[in-house]
Amino acid sequence: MSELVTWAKDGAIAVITVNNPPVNALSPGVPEGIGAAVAAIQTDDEIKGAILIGSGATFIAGADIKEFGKITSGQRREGINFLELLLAIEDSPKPIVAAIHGTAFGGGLETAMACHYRVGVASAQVGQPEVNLGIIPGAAGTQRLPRLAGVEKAVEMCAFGAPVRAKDALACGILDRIVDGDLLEGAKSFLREVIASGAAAPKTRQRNEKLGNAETNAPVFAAARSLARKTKRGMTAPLAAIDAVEAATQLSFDDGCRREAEIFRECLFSNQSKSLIHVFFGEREVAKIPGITKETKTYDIKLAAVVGAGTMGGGIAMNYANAGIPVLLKETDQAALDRGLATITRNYANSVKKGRFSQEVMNERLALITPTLDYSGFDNADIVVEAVFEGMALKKEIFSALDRICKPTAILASNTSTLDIDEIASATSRPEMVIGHHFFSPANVMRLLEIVRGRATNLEVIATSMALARRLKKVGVLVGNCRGFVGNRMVAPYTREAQFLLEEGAKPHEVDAALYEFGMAMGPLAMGDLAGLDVSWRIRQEFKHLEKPGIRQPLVADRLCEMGRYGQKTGAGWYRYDENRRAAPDAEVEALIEETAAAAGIERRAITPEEIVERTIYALVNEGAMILEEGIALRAVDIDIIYINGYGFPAWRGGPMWYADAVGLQKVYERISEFHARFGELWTPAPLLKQLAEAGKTFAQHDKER
Ligand code: 3H9
Repeated sequence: MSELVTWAKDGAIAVITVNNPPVNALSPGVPEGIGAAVAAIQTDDEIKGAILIGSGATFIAGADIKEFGKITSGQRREGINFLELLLAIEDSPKPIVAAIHGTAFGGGLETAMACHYRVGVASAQVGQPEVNLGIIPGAAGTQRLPRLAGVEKAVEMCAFGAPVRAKDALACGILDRIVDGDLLEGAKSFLREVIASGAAAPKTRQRNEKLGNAETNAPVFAAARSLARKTKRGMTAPLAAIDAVEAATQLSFDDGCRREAEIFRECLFSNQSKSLIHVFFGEREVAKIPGITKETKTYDIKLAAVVGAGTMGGGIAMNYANAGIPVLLKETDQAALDRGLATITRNYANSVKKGRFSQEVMNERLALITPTLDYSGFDNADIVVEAVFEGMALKKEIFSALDRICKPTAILASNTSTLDIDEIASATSRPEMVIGHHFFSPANVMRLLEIVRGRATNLEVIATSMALARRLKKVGVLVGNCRGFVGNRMVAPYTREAQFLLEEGAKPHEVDAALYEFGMAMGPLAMGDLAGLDVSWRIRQEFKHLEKPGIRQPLVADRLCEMGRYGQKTGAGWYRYDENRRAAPDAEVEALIEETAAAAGIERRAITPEEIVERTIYALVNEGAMILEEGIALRAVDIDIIYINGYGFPAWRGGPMWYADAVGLQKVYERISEFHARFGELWTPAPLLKQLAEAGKTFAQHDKER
């Protein structure tokens, strides 16, 4: 038997243990090992039942995702056939109990559902998260789950992929018992009761009583489809998963499994699945930093402090409080501090109203935030995050004060979104302790944290920041120091092109609609209105001296700001907003654009959605390629993860660099060269893009070869 799966006898009970760290995935050898163990226990008369358990941190967390790429690339010829193994488990005349801790996800839950019973510890979670990888459950999950948990729960789990806690899993019939104390002992005593009862081992596939009927099921499927179209916009897998669960209610178990297999295969070979698998591994890859190992020392973060209680500062303080880390929140005057705290309290109260957590949790979190008008307590802080507005002089003044007040081991972080970290660090006597922690608005919601390494930042500060990101439930991505770092440096040409397109003839809502259709969470102009047009106006002023004469600049945004149209917060920006912040096109803006374009001698023409997408997305890609070549991003995948988690780029397209690979770098390069010929210097193709395109390579290959 494989070492990946072992079994041992304890009297009448066999314990089958999966031992495939780190997450006991069903890699080659694991299903075979379980199958062999199930067969072996049948031949030993003394054994009356078995327990299937995972060693280490978890039960089986699913199929081995690395195998999917091997199948779709043709490297592995046969598919993955778990169905027969699961039938063998289910057909065992001796009862088998799945004992669950950690996560029983995907193929792990499918294996557990083929067992006759399931017990778990209170902290265990179960789920069918396959849709997050662009696929559907492929080992009868869509067929067994509705039989165990009912159609509505199965649709919810298979189509939306969220994990379910043990308590809920017990309530809906997935678990049979929650075990207090030692899992294995609890599972054994459960199994002993089963054996003593003499009951025949129940087969999930034969339990049809929860499958409902066409009349009761129709509204469930209709509601799920409508929700999937809304909340999983552009994704095919959620709708495919609903189809597969619906098949369970209309076909026999065997035919339902065949239908599931067809849908699974279609999804697995789709570009969406390849992209989402790239994102899954990418989110883990970004945590790998050359020079940082498990041995790298990290600083203990027990107390944090935030300077500035505005939108960003308040959101950052909430992140710390949410992670259970006490945080000081400093403002310069009482009114601003009160406003900041009121916003935090309102945000928390909204979460309580929506049922995300209880009033008690809200009170605990609020109690972790200590408002202050001076630097008292900062001498004890392990990290300080400065989050005041984007002005170098002010930031340097603050860092110089922090340098005087904070202990030598305190990390001094700036939330700047564009400014030079080295210059900020130069205001201190310890540039090695200075780093950028660029949060994204709203900071308590967006998952991205750009971690900006200065020239002198030491590895321990970087390692601590990466670990801290995880603690704050963020995806931390390390980037180099340049104007705008990765995200905002790339967004500059993206929004620039969006504005040029307006001057050349497109309407704001046409630009936004084309990019929304592409899958962006919102169009670039709506994004500007949400973030506040005054923010980029202030940044443009800060960098005005760097603008090259003779290079085309967008003309309208400054004029909007001069008119006091800062976006949503002033009720008007690129659009006009009603009291519910609903946007409507504004004839005044359209007239302003036309008038400005005419004055500048820009010829107006009809612009297609395709051109809008190419001009804006290829602008991202070209800048991304330069960033990669300069080493500002470690890998192309880092850029993808930044854009998905910070800028609403659709994960199912894998990020801008992966998307460019999918289009074909030759094609992207040719189009950029055309834009270069037509629009000039701003479209100079990135040398790396040219090089990869000419060599017939991809950014993904470039990542592997580095
Ligand atoms: C499926 O089951 C399809 C079925 O229907 C059958 C079809 C026929 N495979 O996340 P972590 C690696 S689809 C391969 O940092 P955590 C991961 O890359 C699958 N590798 O740990 C990382 O590697 P590295 C359905 C996997 O404690 C390391 O393990 N299941 C897999 O924060 C640690 O991962 C899922 O979608 C895998 N399945 O979180 C579950 N899972 O150290 C996906 C992890 O080299 N996994 N790795 O970077 C997860 O959600 C989280 O990993 C989990 C642990 C919650 C389990």
